[in-house]
Amino acid sequence: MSNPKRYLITAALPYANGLKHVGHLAGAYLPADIYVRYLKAQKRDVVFVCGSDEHGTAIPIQATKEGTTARDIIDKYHPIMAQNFQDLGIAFDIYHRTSDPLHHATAQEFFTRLNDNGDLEIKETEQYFDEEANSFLADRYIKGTCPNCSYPGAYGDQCENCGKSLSPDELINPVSTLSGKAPVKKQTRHWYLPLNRHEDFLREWILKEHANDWRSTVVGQCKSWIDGGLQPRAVTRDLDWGVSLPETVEGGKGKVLYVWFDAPIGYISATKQWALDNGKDWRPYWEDKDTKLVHFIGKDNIVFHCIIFPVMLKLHGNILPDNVPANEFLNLEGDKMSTSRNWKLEMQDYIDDFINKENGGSQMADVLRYYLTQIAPETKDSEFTWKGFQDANNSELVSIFGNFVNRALVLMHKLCKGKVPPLHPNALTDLDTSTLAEFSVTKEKVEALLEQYKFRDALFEVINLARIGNQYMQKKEPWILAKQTGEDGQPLTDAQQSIDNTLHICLQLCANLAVLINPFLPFTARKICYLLKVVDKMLDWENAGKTKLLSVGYSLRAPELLFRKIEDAEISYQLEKLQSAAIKRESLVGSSESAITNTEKIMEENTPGTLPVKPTIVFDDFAKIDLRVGKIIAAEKVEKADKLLKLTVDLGFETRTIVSGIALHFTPEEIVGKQITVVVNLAPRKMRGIESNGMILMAEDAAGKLHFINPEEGIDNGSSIS
Ligand code: B3M
Ligand code: ZN
Repeated sequence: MSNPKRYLITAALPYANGLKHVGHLAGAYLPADIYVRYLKAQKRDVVFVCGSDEHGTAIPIQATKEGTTARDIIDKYHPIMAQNFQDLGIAFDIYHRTSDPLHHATAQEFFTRLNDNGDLEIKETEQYFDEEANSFLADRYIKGTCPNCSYPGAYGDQCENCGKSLSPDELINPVSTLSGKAPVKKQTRHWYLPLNRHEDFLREWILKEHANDWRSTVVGQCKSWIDGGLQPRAVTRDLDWGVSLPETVEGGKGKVLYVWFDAPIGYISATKQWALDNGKDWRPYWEDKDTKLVHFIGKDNIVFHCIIFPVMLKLHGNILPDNVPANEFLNLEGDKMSTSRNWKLEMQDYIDDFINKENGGSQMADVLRYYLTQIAPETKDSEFTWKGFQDANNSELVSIFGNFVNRALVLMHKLCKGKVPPLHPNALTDLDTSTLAEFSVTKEKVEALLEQYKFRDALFEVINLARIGNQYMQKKEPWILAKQTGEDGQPLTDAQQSIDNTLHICLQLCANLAVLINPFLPFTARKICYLLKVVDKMLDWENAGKTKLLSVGYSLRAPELLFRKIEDAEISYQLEKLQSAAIKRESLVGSSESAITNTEKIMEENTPGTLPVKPTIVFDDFAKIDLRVGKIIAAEKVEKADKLLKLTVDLGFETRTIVSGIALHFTPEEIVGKQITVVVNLAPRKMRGIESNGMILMAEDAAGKLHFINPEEGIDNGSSIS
């Protein structure tokens, strides 16, 4: 198949209602970026667009939470999100925003064309209305009891407890979140996209034409949607935040486009803005059939990108996506990533802890890119674990990839006077030739996999080439040959020729690694170019597989490590941070649902309360716990840990330091002098660098308030409790 004339690559527009986590990164942005970097290295005509999704109820809801306006929310999060992507090497050609007037105009024009052509239907319906707030209620603004699991806090569009999608009519005892009152039904008019008219087209296009080249998970989801019966979908809302209906539309006053109608059009407005900024014509990217349009998204966005938006594009006269490589979900340490439960790793946190703190920290951006690609949820959900992250870095990037490049440079300096040694054709062994042949074999494998959006397999092949390099070097042992010296103290000719050939091949392999790793780890690729003293142009894809990228006699820089080891302490710090953030959220919200399913809880931050009774134990189990009366004689806040207090506790027989997660409930001053109950034989544990020796027992009441378990007045410190 010949290459298309141009590419338009999109990555889902993230809602500008909060910071995005690495699950988002792994789902859409990273694979899209890898693909784009690969295409650009091939010098193909490609535009990579993204931007903030600044409409929908998610924005005003966040504004209410933060006590500010929707406008302030998008203005706050849009620039941070743009910066986060940049810090992690996600190189959009444009990161636009849907609040931009150009987008509003583009979305209105789109709606008008469909409406004028009779492609939309108007229906009068009854909808929930809050009389006190004088406002129709978006699904998210209605709460009630879930008909599926009886959870009392379900939203009108979804129950967050059991995950079921709902419509407001299904909620039991609905109330408006604006006024807290029961809403009434009121007549309203909306515009609908009659998907039912397009069933034949969708069946033909997805289930026949793309049955084999789209991921089976994507085709499967589309099939069940189509088989479930396509219904007209409302594309307008009674809201005051969003793209207003064009003024020319009769009865459209006070209504906005549904966010899922306007957001994907954001890809088009972003392309327009990019074209304006670069003196280009945007039209062929959306209108010429010789453009390959690819949408990178997470699986929760499949129907919008595979069914609804394509129908809109077809009606509007645009091209259709060639592929929609949607990823499944990335879990974190045994549980679903969740912003509301604080079980997540935000890009910002990673950037703060690993990139901004370190000199030359963008290398650490590549480490995250590496691990996320290695565990990419391409065919099924996968899991981020901090241990896995550490292993991927230490045993692959450091020990295989970085180690190979480093050894090649060190040995070249030691055994070849710091210059690229010549290749002696007469002295080539079978191993030399077969290793050289691996360059182009790897290139072809990587290329084929990337074209099929199989990023994790492609990355594996690149690392495998480094592995081959290490094995080759190990077998050739140039350092041993260097000891075979003649009377003059120089290596024998045969030996030197073998050394030259080995290091020549190793260095050419390093150059190949730079070209091949570039789409995945762009910072590392550039660092290798720096070490090899070549310009970044060497990273052009046409150079992959070539065996003469570095000229003989060329002097190279002194080696520098590409990756550093990640220490155990860094990993336990991240685990503790994750757990304490989740517990903090739990104790603030008073939820009985545990966010910590498979990692150990931090001992001080136990949350009792409405938890179910634990399994029965025998007396001996209980007797193992040594409980004593103690007295808090000093208390202070722990730096950079808003939840922790460092307590000094008098136990009668000794004085101990105990770190306790109660800082949100008590000030240090109010607890000094209190007598408390302490578990004194709990193994010590370090928190924020402070060793904690014991645990304070606390009771939590229904309102989530913590209370000490005080013994009777005046009992001696150290008295045992049983
Ligand atoms: N903002 C939903 C999401 O972030 C939505 C994507 C829009 S893509 C056009 O998952
Ligand atoms: Zn439910």
